[in-house]
Amino acid sequence: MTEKTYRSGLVGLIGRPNAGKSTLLNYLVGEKIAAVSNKPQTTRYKIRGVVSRPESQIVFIDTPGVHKPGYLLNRRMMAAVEDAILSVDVVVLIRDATVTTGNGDRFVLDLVKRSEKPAILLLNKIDKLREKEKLLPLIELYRNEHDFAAIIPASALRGEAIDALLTAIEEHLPEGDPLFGEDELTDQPMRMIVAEMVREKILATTGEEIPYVTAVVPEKWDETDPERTVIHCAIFVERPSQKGIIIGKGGAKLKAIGTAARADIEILLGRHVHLQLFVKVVEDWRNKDRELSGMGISE
Ligand SMILES: Nc1nc2c(ncn2[C@@H]2O[C@H](COP(=O)(O)OP(=O)(O)OP(=O)(O)O)[C@@H](O)[C@H]2O)c(=O)[nH]1
Ligand SMILES: [Mg+2]
Repeated sequence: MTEKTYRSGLVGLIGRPNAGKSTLLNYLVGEKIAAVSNKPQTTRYKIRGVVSRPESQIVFIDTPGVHKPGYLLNRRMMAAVEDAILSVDVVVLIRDATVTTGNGDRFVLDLVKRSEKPAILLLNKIDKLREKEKLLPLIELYRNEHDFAAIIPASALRGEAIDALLTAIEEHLPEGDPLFGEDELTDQPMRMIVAEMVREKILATTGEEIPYVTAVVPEKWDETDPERTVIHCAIFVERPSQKGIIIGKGGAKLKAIGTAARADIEILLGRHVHLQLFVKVVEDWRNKDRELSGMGISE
């Protein structure tokens, strides 16, 4: 009797901002560990999610959407993407199939080509496509540009064709033992996930300008009370006017952000949470090495 070989490895989720990388990661691990929003540049860190299957273990790395870096913050985000590409066994290029091809797409494709790693193209958001024929020219375009191991139209939101993705990935993983325990979903520190959940709510409740000037840093995590975990988070902004926007009239907005984030965090931790949010003004934090390092966004 021949035993089937067990495979394991790292897979990078690469794509433009808003393509659906974090949505896919959450779907894959079956829990919300990555922030998702309809605003670009939601993800700031590399987040790893583990999928254990009967014959393989796939460790996915969600990365920030590829964009032109202006601030030091953005340069570090892009360094995280390049770093991820170097470390993985397989690259999944996630492309929003409902938007037209632009320079950003070419740039991402070049990154994938240069990596010389087996690459799978996931054409995402097909649930939003009324005319499925629209996919054909897109498939043709990418097929002519690169020898993809597979091209898969899918919906990360609905979980459509994700099995096909996992099967295609499995074929290109090296033989090896599992890298994580079977019930482990992520090796991400819980504090960072919590910070991302809070930032997700800020993105969901404020206008276009605010998302980019905020960062969330957990400053206190206390589990001495058996009934509930006490968490304090600082929300960094760059100007007093932005602080006002986040706090809202009579503190209403900050309260709404806290309530929504707490609900997610309680599901994640499986216990009651007391979440306290503070807003701090630090001018130009996006260009300050010390502030970024304190947020865990290091070189
Ligand atoms: N209709 C539809 N919407 C999707 C799908 N996948 C993701 N979205 C939506 O697209 C938006 C962006 O999703 P994210 O998962 O945050 O995208 P991302 O690629 O992680 O973005 P960045 O972190 O900014 O790089 C959100 O509003 C998602 O709900 C999909 O398959 N179908
Ligand atoms: Mg993301």
